[in-house]
Amino acid sequence: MNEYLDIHPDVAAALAAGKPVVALESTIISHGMPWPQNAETAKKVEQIIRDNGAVPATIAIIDGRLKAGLSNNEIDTLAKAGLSVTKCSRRDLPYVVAKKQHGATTVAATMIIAAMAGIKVFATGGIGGVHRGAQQTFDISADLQELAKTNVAVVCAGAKSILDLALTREYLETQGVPVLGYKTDTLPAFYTRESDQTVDYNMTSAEEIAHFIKAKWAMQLHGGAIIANPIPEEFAMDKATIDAAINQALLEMEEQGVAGKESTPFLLARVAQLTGGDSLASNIQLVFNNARLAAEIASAL
Ligand code: PSU
Ligand code: MN
Repeated sequence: MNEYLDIHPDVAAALAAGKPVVALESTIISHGMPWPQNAETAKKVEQIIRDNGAVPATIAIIDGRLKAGLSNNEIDTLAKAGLSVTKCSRRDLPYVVAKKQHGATTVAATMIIAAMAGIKVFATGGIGGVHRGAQQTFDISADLQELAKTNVAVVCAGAKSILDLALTREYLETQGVPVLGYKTDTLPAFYTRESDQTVDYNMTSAEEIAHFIKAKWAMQLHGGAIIANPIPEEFAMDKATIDAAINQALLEMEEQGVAGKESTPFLLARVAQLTGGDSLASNIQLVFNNARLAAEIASAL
């Protein structure tokens, strides 16, 4: 076991017994949602995973320790601190560990810590990707590179169209990252069930997905897989409404010169403000939906 890693006793027991475990990220708590909905959602997601027969492992850095599994108090600490917690992707981990700080892990950093702990399935809302205008800015989330090399399957609701979905698909193809649709042929766009992009394969059950992942890793084809799970119809948003908010947020980002690791949190917060409570309600529901599917996949695996 890694000397910097603490595995929560419940998670360690499940792993030792070969029981299903689902990892959860923490940037969605600190940077993806406002207090107190962030803490309520994080705890409810854990409960949904338990109700579906798996053990949740929310991942973060607490006082410089990599954590696979948090207490409710630790969730509250990150949720209250919000944007003041360091958003940690791959490059940030050593700094926060060496300085013994708290850190909220992105999809990339969560995959790294999950893999260290031996957790194979991870549920989140949306992944990072190739940003619009990346031809000029080179803004490509480190999440994609992590998916190319770290063996963790990521269940998400696709990617938000704050990103360039077509370029994101191309990048994933080049890096050999499979994109599996759960009962869908098109890549979901987070708030909406569809986009103009396709998935690689339409999978209709958790067992089918588990067989795919098992075969991939048994052949030493390193890297993750994306399982794209569309938001339930009743919680999906109107496409024109969400597109307008995203375009407005992108415009403001450019005007204000927001760049680098601040881009994604800025866009997420601004889109949430511009759409009122609607987008937050959708966001919460799609995370619950992904948690259920991830628990089923972890059980099947
Ligand atoms: N997309 C969302 N919600 C999120 C994120 C992305 O819809 O909370 C977070 C995730 O933690 C993701 C990170 O890994 O943003 C990507 O940030 P960046 O683009 O800076 O790599
Ligand atoms: Mn970026």
